[in-house]
Amino acid sequence: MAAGTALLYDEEMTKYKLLWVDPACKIEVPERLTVSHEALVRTGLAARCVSIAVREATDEEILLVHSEEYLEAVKKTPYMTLEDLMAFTQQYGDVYFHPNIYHCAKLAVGATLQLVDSVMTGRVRNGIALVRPPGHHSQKSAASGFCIFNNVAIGARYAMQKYGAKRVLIVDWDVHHGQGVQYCFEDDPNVLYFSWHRYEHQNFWPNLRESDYDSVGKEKGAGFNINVPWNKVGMENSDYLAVFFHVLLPVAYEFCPDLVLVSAGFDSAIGDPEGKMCATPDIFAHLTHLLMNLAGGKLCAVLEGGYNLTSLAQSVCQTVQTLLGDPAPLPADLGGPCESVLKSIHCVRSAHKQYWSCLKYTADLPASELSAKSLKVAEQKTGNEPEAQEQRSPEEIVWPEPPKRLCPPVRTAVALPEGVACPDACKRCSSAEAPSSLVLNRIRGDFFKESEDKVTLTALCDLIALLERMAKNEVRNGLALVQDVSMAMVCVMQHAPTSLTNRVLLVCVGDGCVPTRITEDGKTLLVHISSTEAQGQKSKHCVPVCLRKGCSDVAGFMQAVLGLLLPLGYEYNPGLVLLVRMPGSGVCESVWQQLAGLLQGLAQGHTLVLMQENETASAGPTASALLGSPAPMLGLLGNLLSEDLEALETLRNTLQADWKLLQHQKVEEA
Ligand code: Q9C
Ligand code: ZN
Repeated sequence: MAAGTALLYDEEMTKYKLLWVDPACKIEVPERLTVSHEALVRTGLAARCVSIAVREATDEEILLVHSEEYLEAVKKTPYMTLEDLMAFTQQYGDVYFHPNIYHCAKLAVGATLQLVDSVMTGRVRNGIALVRPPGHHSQKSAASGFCIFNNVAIGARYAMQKYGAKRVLIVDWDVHHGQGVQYCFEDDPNVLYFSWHRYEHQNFWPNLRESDYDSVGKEKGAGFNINVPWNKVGMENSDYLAVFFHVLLPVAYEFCPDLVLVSAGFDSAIGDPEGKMCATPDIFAHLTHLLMNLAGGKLCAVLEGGYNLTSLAQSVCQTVQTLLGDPAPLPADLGGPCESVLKSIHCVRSAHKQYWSCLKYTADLPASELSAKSLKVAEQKTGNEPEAQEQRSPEEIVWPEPPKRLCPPVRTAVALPEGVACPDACKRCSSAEAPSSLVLNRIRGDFFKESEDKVTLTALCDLIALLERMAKNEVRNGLALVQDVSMAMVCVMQHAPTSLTNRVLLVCVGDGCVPTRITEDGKTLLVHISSTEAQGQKSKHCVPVCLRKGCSDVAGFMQAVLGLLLPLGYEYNPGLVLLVRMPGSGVCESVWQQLAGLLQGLAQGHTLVLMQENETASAGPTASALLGSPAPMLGLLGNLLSEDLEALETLRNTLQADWKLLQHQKVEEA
């Protein structure tokens, strides 16, 4: 399977700049690229990537999206005088030309296509292209918003044409609406375009009516254009994650792309003078991670905006480090999404509920929301308002540098019965290391009151030893096949090092008895997905999820994972994820791998997986998910049972008072 992360960069793309005075364009500077690249070099990340040479795009490639007239016009710009360039620029909005920009724009497209080539041929697993000029605002026959050619849109068409990609997902996390991408694919059901953007009820650039949530795509493409408007500035990490959990991810998994392209603008990060948002650079580690198990891991990130040089460089590093497979940082202090975002999420979900079965049970919008719309647009600024309540200027905003992301020397340790196959990269735990007598005695006392079973005792001790190595950060994650998963689970809960067990997310998959009393002290959050209605207590820390067809129902299972388990997990912020597969769970292998992959975004990748010892065939695939191999694609998910959807929705509703990240509409509306 493809491994490695491509990095595309060419200094040549720093060699154009604004040659006259234009306040709208002065933020788009060559240093954006140099600081990003230098940060990757300084942190050693660049050296870990596969460097791939950048080439110029051909006319034919540019014409995949742009008109001949436009291409011919841009071709003339290298020969224009300054005056001609200024005049040429005039016909477009918020963009500038330079004698060398045509050359750079061809390199930006070419770099994107080289990246698509590298990923689609399997030379690398994923990658990033650091390019200037950006692309997502440019249109068939127009430059716009610093963009000349639409790098990502051309990349999508190229992937479909050259590699037969059937479905391409474009995730545009830049703070501006990529209207150029929207226009390009709005009637195309094979390209799902998702964009969130500062909108402020149409008061923010590019001030388009069609950037709102109700532009869902046209004709055959209806449902394949998703706009999430930010109607306030200051959005935080939890706002971004809420939109991923409750809009993008469920739809993306239902769409099942062959390739993910990210319009990776970092003007959505804190400190950016354009975006004025408050999400911190480490959030991009999570956004990236959450997309890395789609499309069999095929992900191409292409730089768009990002104008605070500090925030930009940090965000680029967070993204690349995640593409390389390092564990994501702990998601710090997640509250719930703000009211304005809850409204936007609700609006988007209800605009799309007829197209996506994962959204089917979204409540209708209150009539007040729809009638308020025209009013808000009418509240246009006159320009005379006092700027008094204006927050601090973005240049003054400070935030802590993201902490170094620790990377344990051993990625995956396994405790497997002899003869059970697993990838070579795993470190096999040897029982040779004698357990400390303290641990031994504690376990002996708890589990072996009378007769003592040497084999089981040793196995449990091995498990605790593994957790101790995780706590010391010598090992990132682990897999153990055990005689009795229930016993092993209880043993871990009772004896794992306190540094890890202060908060454990316990995920149980499949029918079977899970002792719910372990959730009583709040140090464990249990999510148990099964086919049996829970008998015991439900509580804030004890969440039984019942699927009528059990864990073999891919659509229902993924709905529970994306809309319930992940938001719970992110808000709980555990020190350890204990993932337990009950005997005969019926969960299919690729779904299990997805789950193992997604959960590694939590607890800095500290996941311990327990399975019954006879599930030997699953040891290999599970270990490879723990090693960071992307899960295989799930294929089209099939229909969700409406009873399950309803039940999940009810569960989400009862829990959302305690867990704010579960909210996806204003609580009063609910
Ligand atoms: N206050 C990209 O991020 N408007 N383009 C500037 C200045 C244009 C942004 C207004 C912003 C274009 C790729
Ligand atoms: Zn932008």
